[in-house]
Parts: sequence; structure tokens; C-alpha cells
Amino acid sequence: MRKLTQPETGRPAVVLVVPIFPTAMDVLETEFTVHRLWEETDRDAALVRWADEAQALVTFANGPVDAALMAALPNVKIIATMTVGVDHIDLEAARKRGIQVTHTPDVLTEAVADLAMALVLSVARQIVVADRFVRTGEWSRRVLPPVRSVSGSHVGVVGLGRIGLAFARRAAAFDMRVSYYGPRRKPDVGYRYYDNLRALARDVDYLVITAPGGPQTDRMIDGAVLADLGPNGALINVGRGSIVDEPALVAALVNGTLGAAGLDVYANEPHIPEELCALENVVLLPHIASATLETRAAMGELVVNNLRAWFAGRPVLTPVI
Ligand code: 8YV
Repeated sequence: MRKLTQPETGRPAVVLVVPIFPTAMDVLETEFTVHRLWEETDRDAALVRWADEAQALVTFANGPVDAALMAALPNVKIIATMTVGVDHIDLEAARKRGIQVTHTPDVLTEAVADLAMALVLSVARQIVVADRFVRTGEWSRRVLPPVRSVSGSHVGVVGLGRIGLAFARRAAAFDMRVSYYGPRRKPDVGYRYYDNLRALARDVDYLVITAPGGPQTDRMIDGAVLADLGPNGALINVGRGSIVDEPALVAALVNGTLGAAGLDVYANEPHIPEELCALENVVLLPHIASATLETRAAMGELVVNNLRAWFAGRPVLTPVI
């Protein structure tokens, strides 16, 4: 067991920044002394109280871990996030402090890819609009005009990583033509590679973002890319809101220079630009791509297993750094 300082219980102390999956929290409670940061009204005072004993931080997409939080808990040696994305963690600060960071890749790949496909279908076949059409009784007055087919259309994947590949498999099964853009061509991948994002946007009907957030992808989908995607194109984002220039996206949707969008992620969650709510051509989801019971349970288990490994002196299962 790695021990620095331990609370009176003899169990290592873990600070939970925000809630994670309930069963994972239950397991943590049985094996660790758990402090719940989000429940503290005086956060600074709580951090001072826990400063000596806290050895681990556990978090989720909505729980940023910045340099100040790490400095306030100087004995923290591992940060375990229940996400694959790590843009909410200051990795540079963690590196400088020699803090191990773990995340939860793989276990969420299929659920996120499912939701990306669901967004493509919802946007293309106007599922939400059609549902409203039925509920409001509009059906008895008129028929809903037909839309373009999904099968036979061309989809561009931005970031052909684990999730991008899982999405591409689904798209191919729907008889979509699949191309992709990313920092490099992937060997052994049958999809067409574009080394130019704007060229891809020009050629496709759907641009699906599965790339990670962070400085490398920050606002890479800008007004020019959206204009290239055009009035018949749709943007789907299950990556991170930071990848898209959100004001440019809103403007393009409002002006009709972009056809449609299906969004699970936003620049400043849970706040979204008000204009989006008034638009019929967007489907808006509250960052739920990984939110299936099976997936969240697996993500929670991986968080716990990473902590167990670290405290037992074994290599962690899914390190970031
Ligand atoms: C979210 C995700 O954590 O793993 C990630 O990086 O974005 C998701 O799993 C989740 O959907 C809640 O925000």
C-alpha cells in the first residue's frame, strides 16, 4: 500500500470533486475515506481541512481539476477521472507535481458511437421535428415534407480514434460513404483520408466530430469550415464543445448557411446559446453520449480499479500520464 498520511479510519482519503456513478461512489465509500467537495459550502475551508490526508482526486467531465486545486491538496498523487476526455484537468500542472492521471477509455466507445449515429439519424430524418408534429396534432392538418436519405450519403469523421472508428463502422453499416480527417492518415483503415478539413467539409453531407478537446482542437471547426459544410450539410458533435467556434455555429444555423446540427456537447456546459433553442434544424442533447447504465457502471468500475491499483503499488490500468 502506498501511504502518505492516512485519516483515522486507516483508509486512504479520496476527494470527489463532483458526483460520479452511484455504485462507484458506494464502492469508494467502502474502501476509502471519501470527501465530497461539491457538498461543501465553504470549499476553501474544506480543502484546508483535507490538505494533509487527501491522496487522490476523483472527478467527471463537469468537475475541473486545475493547478489551484492540486496546490490546495499537496499530497494528492493520483487523479482518476470518469471520462475519456481529460480537457477538464490541467495535465501540465499534474505533470509538474508528478501526479498520475487516469481516465476511462474503451468502455464508453460503443455508447458514444451509438449516440453519434442516433444524432445523424435524428438530424437527417427530423425525428424530433416529426415527433412534435405528431404530438401537436399538426399531422391532421398537413403532411411532413420528405427529407434526404441517410443511406448513400457521405459522412466525414473528424478524429478517427477509438470512438471515430466505432462510429465509422456504424455509418458504413447504414451504407454511408465514410471519409475522415485527423492529424495523420491511419494505416489499415479503408476510409478515405483528407489532410484538409475544409476539403472534407466541402465534400460531405455530415461532419461528425469525435475528436478530443484541448489546445490542439480548440475551435478547429470555425466559420470557414461551417460555410464549406454548407446549407445542405449538418454538423454532429459528440467530442467537445471547445472544438467548434460556437458563435460561428449559431450564426451559420440562424442564417441558414449551415443546414443542421446535432449536438451533445457545448462550449460552456450546461449553458447553451439561447438562439439554438429556437431552431428547428438542431437536435440538442445534454452531454449524454456515455450515459447508459452499462457504460457508466463500467466507467465507474474502471475509476475504482485504477485507484485500487495505484494504492496497491501496481501500475494503473488506463493512464493518461
Ligand atoms: C462524459 C465524456 O463524461 O468521457 C468523456 O470524455 O465526455 C462523457 O463520457 C459524460 O457524457 C458526462 O458529461
